[in-house]
Amino acid sequence: MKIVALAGGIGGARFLRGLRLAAPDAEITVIGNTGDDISLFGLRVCPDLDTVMYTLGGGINEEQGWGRADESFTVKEELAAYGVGPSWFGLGDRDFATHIVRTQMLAAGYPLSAVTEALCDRWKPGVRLIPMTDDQVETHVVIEDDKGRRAIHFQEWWVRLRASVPARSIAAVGADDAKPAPGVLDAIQEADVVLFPPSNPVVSIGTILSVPGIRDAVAARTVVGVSPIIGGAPVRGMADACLTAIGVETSAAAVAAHYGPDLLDGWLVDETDAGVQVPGIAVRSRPLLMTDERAAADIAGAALDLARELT
Ligand code: GDP
Ligand code: FO1
Ligand code: CA
Repeated sequence: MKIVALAGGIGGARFLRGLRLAAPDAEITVIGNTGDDISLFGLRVCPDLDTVMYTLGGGINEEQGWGRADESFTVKEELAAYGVGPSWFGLGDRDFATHIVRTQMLAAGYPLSAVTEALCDRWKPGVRLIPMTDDQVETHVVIEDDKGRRAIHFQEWWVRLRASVPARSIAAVGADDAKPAPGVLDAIQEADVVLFPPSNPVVSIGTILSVPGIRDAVAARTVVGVSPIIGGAPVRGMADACLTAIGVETSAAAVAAHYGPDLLDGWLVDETDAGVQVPGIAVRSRPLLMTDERAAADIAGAALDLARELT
């Protein structure tokens, strides 16, 4: 069986760890969000790709959900001693090595997809991880504060401002001219099912779908999604602020309706949202908290069951 999953960071990675357990014989291709990527200290940082790679490769900081386990911050402290910022983004020493390797390979002319494959040679995530595009796409957030109306990088809005300033709008800068990375469209076209893990519908799944060609390719397959919204709130993160920015209510039903029946065939909602109906989309309810790998596997198994029912 061939499975494609679109994935952001934590929600995507934890779901994928369950999917690997639920479908051990499947060929799983993960299309990763690169809209969160940012250049810091001359280094290219790809938070969502790294979160998937470290989580599936056993190197993630489990409590935090991002960054490396057993991490230290000596380089960060030394940079701060030079007065070199930004100080609001916490890059650890182990994590730095990943960004150095990536940046070196990019500078040598390798596309991000080849760099990601090389990094995964070490981590052996058990899935094929492909960035959505080799072109630079960066999510920017338009805010309005005492300095006026301006666009800032998504990481600055989320990590520095902790989403305390409302997002007026959100844009994937560069997406219109981006091409899907090699292998992305082929994997989707060959997939028996495309899964949307409970990733952020706006700045993770939405960003991947904004790369020209990906949405249409996905829409042609059987697509089953898992709601990241439970009882009217995200389990963690800023999906509510992102949904508000695009005029979508923070509810499991509204997210499914936002994807729409042309894209989504099936939708898993939490048991607290049982009874939710979305025209044109088959909705099933079950516990959706990924408390551990087994719970995530049960959710992934339910998504595959629903896909089989709808195929
Ligand atoms: P990010 O890139 O690190 O923000 O991660 P993703 O975009 O992949 O996923 C973020 C989403 O995961 C958030 O909107 C959360 O609500 C959702 N999420 C996190 N943990 C869980 C969980 O246990 N169950 C469900 N259903 N959603 C979750
Ligand atoms: N999130 C934070 O809240 N604070 C940080 O200092 C931080 C550093 C960081 C470094 C590497 C990395 O891969 C992720 C990191 N994250 C940090 C997580 C990341 O900013 C976001 O959660 C995602 O991009 C949102 O998906
Ligand atoms: Ca993300």
